Amino acid sequence: MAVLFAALASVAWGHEATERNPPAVQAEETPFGRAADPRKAKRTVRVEMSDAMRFTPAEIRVKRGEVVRLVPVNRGKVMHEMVIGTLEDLKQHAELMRKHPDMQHEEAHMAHVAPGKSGEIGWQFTRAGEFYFACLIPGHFEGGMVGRITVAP
Ligand SMILES: [Cu+2]
Repeated sequence: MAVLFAALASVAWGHEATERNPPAVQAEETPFGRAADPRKAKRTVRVEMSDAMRFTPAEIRVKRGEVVRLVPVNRGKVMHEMVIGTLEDLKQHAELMRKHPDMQHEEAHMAHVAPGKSGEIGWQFTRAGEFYFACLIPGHFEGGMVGRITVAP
């Protein structure tokens, strides 16, 4: 009986939690913020990516708590990607990509964009500080394909 009660209680609790927190809001907190519904963003920032291994703009300023819709646009002829994170995370990830060039990765804080296409990342910057965005395709980060996001407190 106690087991059944516990099971029922967990069902009730689970249901209540789901109603209060739809899945889109239950994003994992990272040192650089969390995934957010891009439709909730008050601001869209378009960032162009070129085969000269540059992001334009390469500097983005946001306020802490702000939800931003980042739209990386690939103006080049090769694949590019926008991955946001701390500089340390990005360096480690770039190292991993060098070792495993065929590595498939797809997470909320990144967008892979084919030539001529655009992507979308909805992100809430929950901590003040300096964060970065980079293209981690082997050779691109090393070629200078990195930009900075400054989150004001
Ligand atoms: Cu690139």
